[in-house]
Amino acid sequence: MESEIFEKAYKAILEYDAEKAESVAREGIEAGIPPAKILDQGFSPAIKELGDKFENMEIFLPELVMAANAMKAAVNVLESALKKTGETLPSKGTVVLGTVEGDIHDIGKTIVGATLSAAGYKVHDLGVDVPVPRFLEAAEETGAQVIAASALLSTTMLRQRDLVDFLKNRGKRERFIVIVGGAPVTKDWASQIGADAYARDAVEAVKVLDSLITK
Ligand code: B1M
Repeated sequence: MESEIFEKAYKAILEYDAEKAESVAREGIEAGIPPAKILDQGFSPAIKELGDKFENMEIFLPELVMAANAMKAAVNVLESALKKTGETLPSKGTVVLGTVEGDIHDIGKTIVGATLSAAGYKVHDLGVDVPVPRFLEAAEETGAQVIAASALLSTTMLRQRDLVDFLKNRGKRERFIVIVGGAPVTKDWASQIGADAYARDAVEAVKVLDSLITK
């Protein structure tokens, strides 16, 4: 049953079919499959495969946009299911999350936000293309302990470094835990720029923050 759902999810993205992606996501939830598993084993491998095809010029931007729209339709369904899990938990802390300036990739960031919510964090999602000062402003407005910055492009990763430098220059660096992630981001990059943490995926983001918050 599970593998059937994963296969359908995978196909829905490869066929750029948003309606099908949404209905498979619902079917998966109704079948009791954890939303994170539906994403990791069904939807994500397909969008990554299409990313490779795009890089090899086997498909072009319009197809990638259609695939992303299908992926987003599924993520919307899974996001609400994930968030519901966290609604009854006592809050572990507040996180301000966004995709950095110049970058409009939001699928992974949204999954990270929903997974953190499911784990009991209060998440303020600033969306995409977020200028560095906005992260600090929002963190101060909401009393956040954590600033989480996603970047999907090797060019926009540099904004993560700018964020850490900006906090330092404002004398605010020690007030926040800074976590970075996104496909081109590595643990080495995180330590090179002086971030507190790096997570490879949404599940790791929860683990890493749990351990830092309890410290
Ligand atoms: Co874009 N794109 N894209 N794209 N796109 C990539 C990233 C690329 C690798 C594709 C490729 O060429 N193989 C490439 C970047 C190359 C590079 O710089 N290294 C690329 C490019 C070049 C571009 C454009 C420049 C293309 C163009 O216009 N010519 C353009 C840039 C636009 C911009 O941002 N200014 C562009 C546009 C787009 C679309 C609009 C078509 C669409 C985005 C739609 C959207 O997000 N609303 C899109 C997509 C879909 C992709 C790929 C195919 C898939 C990204 C995705 O959603 N993955 C991507 C290829 C790839 O990544 N292999 C690609 C699924 C998602 C679940 O995974 O986002 O990695 P991911 O998130 C994971 C982890 O990374 C991690 O957890 C998530 C869940 O497990 N994570 C964090 C993410 N953020 C985190 C934060 C954390 C911790 C963990 O803490 C804060």
